Amino acid sequence: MLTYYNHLHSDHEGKVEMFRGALVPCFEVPARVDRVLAELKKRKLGTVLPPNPFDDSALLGVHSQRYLDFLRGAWDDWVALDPANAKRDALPSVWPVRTLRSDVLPDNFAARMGLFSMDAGSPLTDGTWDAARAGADCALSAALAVAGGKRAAFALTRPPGHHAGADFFGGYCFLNNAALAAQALREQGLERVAILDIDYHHGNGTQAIFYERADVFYTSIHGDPSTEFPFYLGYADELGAGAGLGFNRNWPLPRGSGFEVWHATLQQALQGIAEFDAQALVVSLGLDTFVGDPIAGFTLQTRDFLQVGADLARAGLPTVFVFEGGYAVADVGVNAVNVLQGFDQQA
Ligand code: OKS
Ligand code: ZN
Repeated sequence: MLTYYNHLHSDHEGKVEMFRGALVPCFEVPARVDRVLAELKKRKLGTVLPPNPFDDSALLGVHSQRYLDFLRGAWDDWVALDPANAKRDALPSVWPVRTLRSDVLPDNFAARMGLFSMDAGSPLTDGTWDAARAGADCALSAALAVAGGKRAAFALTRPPGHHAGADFFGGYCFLNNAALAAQALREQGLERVAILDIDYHHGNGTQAIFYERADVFYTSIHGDPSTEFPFYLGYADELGAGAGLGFNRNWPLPRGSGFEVWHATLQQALQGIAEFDAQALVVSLGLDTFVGDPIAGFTLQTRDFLQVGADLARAGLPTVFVFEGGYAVADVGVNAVNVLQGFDQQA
């Protein structure tokens, strides 16, 4: 498995996130990616490369200019408020909900944080931009490798991406790596690209980015948003809109679901991808469906992830894997690499 590793991922290291009314240590930690890299090397599962550099303009197919400008400068703006801020993460605390304006761009930093975010669980730190930006390069590099004829490639990066929208961060995500990979595949001439999101959480950002497009089909298996983050998107009746009607398909499952029901649902999601006649596949590879995950609620076992990889391979499509969630740090490396090895071993 050709892997593009984000060598700057650890520059993003949040200290605390808001959880049930308290500031608690971040679940989304650098050790997650370190574990996956160590397991890849241990099993000698192919080459590990640094990403190729891309211009910021490569992000504009997915993200808005004003969001990118905000994100690039946000840490410096935060520290400029008060030099003591350099020792603390920046978290939003106010949001433009219904009836408030999101077309105006306030000067106030807290107001801009809220305008460009969806929750208080995603600390912005010194290094967030550099880490997210290099992660985008990994996703774009993996997409170009696959467009150029590789059977598959893996973007090994954090922070994750699938909650990030065209102009907001949240759910630990800042730049939408999977969306960037899908858009890059389209720009390389692949006519129909499918995104399969198997993270425990619905990828609201990815869905929204492609919701009105017929050329990128988004399908996701995830915890029922009625009880699980991101709560406000990911329901079964979201089928796309306008030209994109029919090109979005969600598979919410109740918290507590196990591999039997999850695996049967995967076959349905893959059938949708086959009916769409996709020419390439992007997999949002979250491992937080694992039974031991501290913030999720499915019960997949380590061995199940080998089966998942084999099932994905049987779709028979050039495939870009993008690392997303998975917070059982001691197990996330083995679980992620099981998917990749299961894929590689399936002819
Ligand atoms: C806000 C964040 C809580 C859950 C974030 C989920 C992150 C994730 N308190 N997404 O796939 O793994
Ligand atoms: Zn997740």
